[in-house]
Amino acid sequence: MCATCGCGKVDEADAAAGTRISKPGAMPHEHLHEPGHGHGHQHEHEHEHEAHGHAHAHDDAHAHQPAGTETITLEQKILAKNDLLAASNRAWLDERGVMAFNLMSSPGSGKTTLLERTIRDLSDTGPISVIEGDQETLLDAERIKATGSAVVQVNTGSGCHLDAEMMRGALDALSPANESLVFVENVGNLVCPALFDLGEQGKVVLISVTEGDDKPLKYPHIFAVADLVIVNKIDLLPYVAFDPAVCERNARAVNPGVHVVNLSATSGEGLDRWYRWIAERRLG
Ligand SMILES: Nc1nc2c(ncn2[C@@H]2O[C@H](COP(=O)(O)OP(=O)(O)OP(=O)(O)O)[C@@H](O)[C@H]2O)c(=O)[nH]1
Ligand SMILES: [Zn+2]
Ligand SMILES: [Zn+2]
Ligand SMILES: [Zn+2]
Repeated sequence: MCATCGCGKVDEADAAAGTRISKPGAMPHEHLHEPGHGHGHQHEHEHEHEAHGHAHAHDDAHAHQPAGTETITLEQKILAKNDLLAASNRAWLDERGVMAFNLMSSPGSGKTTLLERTIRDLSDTGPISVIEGDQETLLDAERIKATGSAVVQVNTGSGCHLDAEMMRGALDALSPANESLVFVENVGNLVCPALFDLGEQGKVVLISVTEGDDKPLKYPHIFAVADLVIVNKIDLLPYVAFDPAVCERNARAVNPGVHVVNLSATSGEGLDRWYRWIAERRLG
């Protein structure tokens, strides 16, 4: 749910109830809720706001605000609440020495593929667990589970991003070991995940070479908050008009200091630089 893109539900309680946190292999109807959550299934009380008859008395404080003001105020409230929860997540992770990296990208750019490979390649560096975000299905969680890693799936329903509250529920369900590494695969989307800090120690934006080297200019917000930009699928460079130098220049135009790593999650080329970036962060 976010007021920015108009997706999902505008009522915060409803939005939280529409989120499902589960572990693959659990009973079909079994799911974990963080404490205090309503037991929301898909029968939730979805209704048009108009149906309420939102008749405001003429003296309502917002009755004469310019169009759009209410939306912006709501968005600021949601983001402020999110940032508080994110700060508490960050403290929770820091206390345990757990490093969490948030992978954000368009659908299909290769987040899960990169994670599968990374988990296998870094398995001797300590426990790695994963929080999978998707609107629906346990498909990505099943793929991660096959690597032997602990995984929790967060299904956001109509929502298009993870938020700090979902992150907290997922961390509680995952219960990562002290000093371990947690990867978060955000919902595939280059817009809304940029707005919601999860309390992670690093934000990684993936872009694949089939998407176009102009993406950092078209979706500047997500590239602006990135600590690392990964250009994936470089094995396909011979077949597409994508210039890694142009992409890097465009990423730097919105985020001058950002690290950029070109790699292929399937061929393995360039993965060493991704692993070095992780290792440097873990050393602090
Ligand atoms: N050629 C090539 N294909 C890749 C590479 N990485 C991923 N793919 C393919 O791209 C497709 C999507 O990969 P996923 O890992 O499922 O992408 P994702 O970002 O997790 O997708 P969502 O979870 O739906 O957002 C799959 O067919 C992968 O095999 C790569 O480095 N090179
Ligand atoms: Zn949204
Ligand atoms: Zn959105
Ligand atoms: Zn995925």
